[in-house]
Amino acid sequence: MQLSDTVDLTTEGEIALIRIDNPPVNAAGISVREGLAAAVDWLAQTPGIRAAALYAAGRTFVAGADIREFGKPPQDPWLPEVCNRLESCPTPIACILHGTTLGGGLEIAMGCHARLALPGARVGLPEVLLGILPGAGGTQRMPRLAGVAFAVEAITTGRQIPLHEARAAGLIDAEATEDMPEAAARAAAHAILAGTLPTRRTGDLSVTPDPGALDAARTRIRARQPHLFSPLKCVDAVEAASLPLDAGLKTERALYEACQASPQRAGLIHAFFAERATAKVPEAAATPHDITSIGVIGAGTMGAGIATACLLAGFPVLLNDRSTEALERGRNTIRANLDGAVKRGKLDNAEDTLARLDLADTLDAMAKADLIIEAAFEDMTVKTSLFAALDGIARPGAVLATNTSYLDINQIAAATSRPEAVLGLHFFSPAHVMKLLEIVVADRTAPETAATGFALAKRLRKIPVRSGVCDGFIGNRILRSSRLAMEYAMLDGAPFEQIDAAIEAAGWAMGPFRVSDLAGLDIAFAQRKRRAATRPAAERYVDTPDRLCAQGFLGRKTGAGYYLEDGTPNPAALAALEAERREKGLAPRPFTDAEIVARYLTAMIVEATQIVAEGIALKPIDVDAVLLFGYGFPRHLGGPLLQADLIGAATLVDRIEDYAREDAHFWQVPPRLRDMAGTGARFEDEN
Ligand code: 3H9
Repeated sequence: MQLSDTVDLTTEGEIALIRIDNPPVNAAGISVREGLAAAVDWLAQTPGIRAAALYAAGRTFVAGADIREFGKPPQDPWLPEVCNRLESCPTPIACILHGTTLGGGLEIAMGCHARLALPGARVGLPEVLLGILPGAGGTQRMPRLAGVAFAVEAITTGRQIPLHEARAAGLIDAEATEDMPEAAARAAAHAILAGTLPTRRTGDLSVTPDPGALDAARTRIRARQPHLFSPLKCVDAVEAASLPLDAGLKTERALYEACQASPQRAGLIHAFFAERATAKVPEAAATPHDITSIGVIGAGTMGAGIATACLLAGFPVLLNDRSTEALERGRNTIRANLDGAVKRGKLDNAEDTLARLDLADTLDAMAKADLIIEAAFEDMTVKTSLFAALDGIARPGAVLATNTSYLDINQIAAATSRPEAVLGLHFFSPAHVMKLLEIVVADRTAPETAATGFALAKRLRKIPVRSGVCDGFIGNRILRSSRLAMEYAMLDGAPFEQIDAAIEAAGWAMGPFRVSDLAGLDIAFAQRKRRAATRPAAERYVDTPDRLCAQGFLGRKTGAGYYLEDGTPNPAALAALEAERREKGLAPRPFTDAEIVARYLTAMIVEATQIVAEGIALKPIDVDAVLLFGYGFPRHLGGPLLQADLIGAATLVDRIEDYAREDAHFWQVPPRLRDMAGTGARFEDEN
């Protein structure tokens, strides 16, 4: 019998089998909740049925509450009520877990009276990663089954727990021997009837308080995640598990609602969807080229990192550079990268992987490759002559990619007779670690070529973001603008170490001056020199970084930049700044940390808005993904354009106009933002 759109129930003699079928991941949306509540009602009214089992169709048991319902008006029955009703059902219900039973899914399972899992099953309560806590009894029932210490660790990390560990902890009662959930459900219900599968109500179990485990969790969270809201609330909720169930559930509810109301919840859930939204591009409909071998040109850090990423994904790689010394250095870098992957548990055997690497000191060897990724020196003449040569070498149908960070890919493509086969694949350093891959689609790039980029990203397990051609594409263009805003703040009086500290306290992994030191001050210097001829007269120019470069302070690569090796400000940087202020007649003024962060974020929002308005990014969430997965933007803030929605376009317009009083060239209100302030439109509506 069909109990709702997604839940049905069948009877076989004295047993009932309840099935959830809500693809793709059986999320516990309203129709699943209605169906489960109806199943419990039906069981309670049907005395002839003496045992039941709950299972799910498809690739996994329930992977959580339906995240898309968050932030919308709640619809009865709520998941906590459904779990309570399952638990108090007079008919014993076994739950069959397969795939990844997460969040609300595990809470449903813990509301049942026995849990069996198919081989390979994993469980977890990952709500903390979305800025909330398990709000359907998870914080109360997990400590009852597995103890406080286990529960507080699992709930505050949100990690996925493999079957053997879940079983040892007491979350799973037995491993099912059947292959399919339905067969396992049938067998479990019969085992209940036969008395061979014991059942009990989780809520009836008692909890031994463990204040030491709770204190340790709080100390760890305060040290490692000081700006996050929900992890400490998770600990408070687990602490309440020592109370009677009803009281504990009440505490859990209040804490859950506080998390739901927090802007961090909006940010983290936006980040979850951003990770999945970026591959949805028009070119996804095109057929990608088959890629069986990859050529990488340039054996420097970037080329070696790209080669490592491709080797790790199982491709044979041909690495090209001009000298055997450069190639040997490249091979050594790759070997070190692979050794690192072995140490991190990402790879079993470095030697086998390295065996798929070939070295070639002539470009002709690239004739064999299906995809050629150029990671040579960042110079237009170098790149155009390389692509002109490749045009004569690469086989017909090969895809030609450049890893340029800034240069005009239309110009690079024009150096070949096949611009339709050319695209940008902008990797981030270290290329075998960083998740982001900007896929730059030039004016004449064919959809199949772009689709090949997206297919490659999938193989490399990277997050692909489509970008149009402009100086710096999405990420570096925003980086430049936000760094400039901070250089102006520095020149006007904010010490660079205050700027870095304020931005890091807001959740960024590194402030902009520390990032400059890490990347090398020469990179932005080269970019400034390239732009010098076209720089508008009205643009303010901060020359402290140029003075540092002139003195050989390029950042970490030379030992010092803004900071010395020990992390203290470099006296030469302070002197350069003093000199610049003196020469320009500037009297430094104080900045609050809040103003620094507001300016940093606003500069990002302004540039991001333009990038969307110009069509360089196809949708706002793509820009957020670039910042989140390539530039250390704090996940709980969700990205600049989610922040724009949360702050509100009208407030932003006022803020930019206020800043514009001191620099009307840099701080200009993007027309799109002004329109949004008038209409109340949000970026979220365009995703
Ligand atoms: C919760 O349970 C709160 C409760 O404690 C309290 C309530 C009161 N909802 O990742 P994939 C979509 S909070 C809605 O590509 P995979 C996803 O967007 C929840 N949609 O597949 C994608 O859609 P599309 C706690 C969801 O095989 C499609 O499913 N649970 C949900 O690589 C496929 O997803 C979690 O946090 C959802 N809950 O990975 C688990 N989950 O195709 C979150 C997925 O349109 N989910 N979708 O892009 C995951 O970690 C992974 O999706 C999972 C599968 C491991 C399950």
